[in-house]
Amino acid sequence: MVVGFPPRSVLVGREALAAPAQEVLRQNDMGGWTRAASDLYPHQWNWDTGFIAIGLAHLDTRRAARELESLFEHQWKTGKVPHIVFNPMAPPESYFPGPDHWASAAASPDAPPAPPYTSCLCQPPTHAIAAQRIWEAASDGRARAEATAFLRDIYPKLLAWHRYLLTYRDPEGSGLVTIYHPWESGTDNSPRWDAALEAVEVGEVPPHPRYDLEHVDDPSQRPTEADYNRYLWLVKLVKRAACDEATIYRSHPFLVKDVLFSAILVAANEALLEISRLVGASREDAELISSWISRGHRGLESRWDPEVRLCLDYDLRAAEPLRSRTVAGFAPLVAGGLRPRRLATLLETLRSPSFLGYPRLRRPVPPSTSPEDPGFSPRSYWRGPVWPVIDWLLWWALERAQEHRLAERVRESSLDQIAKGGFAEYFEPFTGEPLGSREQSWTAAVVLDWLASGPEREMRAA
Ligand code: 9WN
Repeated sequence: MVVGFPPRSVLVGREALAAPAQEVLRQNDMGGWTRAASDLYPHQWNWDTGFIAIGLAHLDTRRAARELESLFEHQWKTGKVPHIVFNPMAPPESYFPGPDHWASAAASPDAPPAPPYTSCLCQPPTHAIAAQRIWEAASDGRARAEATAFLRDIYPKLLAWHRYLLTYRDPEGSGLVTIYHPWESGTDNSPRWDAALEAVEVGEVPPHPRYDLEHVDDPSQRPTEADYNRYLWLVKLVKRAACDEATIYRSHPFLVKDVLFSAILVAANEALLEISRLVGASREDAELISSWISRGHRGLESRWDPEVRLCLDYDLRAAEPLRSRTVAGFAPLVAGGLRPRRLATLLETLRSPSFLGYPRLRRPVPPSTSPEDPGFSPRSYWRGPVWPVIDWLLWWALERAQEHRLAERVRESSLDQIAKGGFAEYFEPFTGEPLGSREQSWTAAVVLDWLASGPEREMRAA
């Protein structure tokens, strides 16, 4: 059902957010895993799971651990963690492309047993970050012992996942992850991918349903039909290559080094390094993970653009950078460990009229695409709207960079936006209107983490 603006539950203040956030997660709990949203996304998504586990950690660390475990039960033999694990109970007409569309991927010798079917793409690795936060949240004796046992169990799986990204997705040893599809970035129709997608010659794509449009107020909030034709064509090519990485690398028309994905991997490797210490892993492991971290920093540094003062993605096929100004450009901030000058420049860009200082913004929270970018569109998905989950990533990065005042402004403003508009997937940056799915799990999850992390520890008010 589509809900208009203002939302059905008018939330009066931040302190009123804890209970409804818990309720969103409870409603979307499918028993050991959480669907991404109640209507638009009835399956388990890869990077959503990491964020959801971070929120759940404040309610029940054992349940939070289960969220990650359930996703990793569907890890591929290569170490890849699939971008979607399909819910066998979801009606066939609830999401497209659904399990039938991906069933042929299960024929790959690397695929996990099916059903449930999985997509053969992946998404940014938020999971080690979540695993570390679950351990930190498990403060009393018994919970801590359980969380340590959980870390022991998940550590080799996380290591295999990161190794997959550092090998199959970076055969050049560049420190940057190659994506095969905009869905892998998690920022699907961002202008980041326009130039690379334009160069893809789209072949025949059979007519297909758009169930997604039934769950939003107007189609402008979702990718266009032309976007979907490209997405489905790329899926067809990946399936035609039998999901074989070497074949894809040789033949695929969309091969892009994604800086935000790569930065999340650096931050996840920092978490993995700490986990390796907590579980008493070998010194070789620690050295390997440390080398991945250094390689990631070098890779991001190589993509720094002094003119736009952001980090830029790189199109391997065209051998040139992709020049859009989007939040992904703050990737080095997300990766952390910045030299003071680079940090200062990134913060200047963040505060400038290109992002937080844009005069028409309803609140000082970053639009997904700079309003000064030609690809900007305020209602269209990743082309302009504000995404709470991205606000969380930037807030977390700012906290780690000791930029507490700016971090707090982002946290406060984002909570305020959600208090007024509900647990939407994304928001119009000039009006604060909630857009996309309502009752989005990761929005509720980051709210719980923010309430537990703010100076006044607002969770206590719940
Ligand atoms: C395709 C689930 C996912 C998020 C992505 C977001 C959106 C799917 C879609 O929803 O993507 O993967 O159908 O639009 O872009 O980041 O993981 O919340």
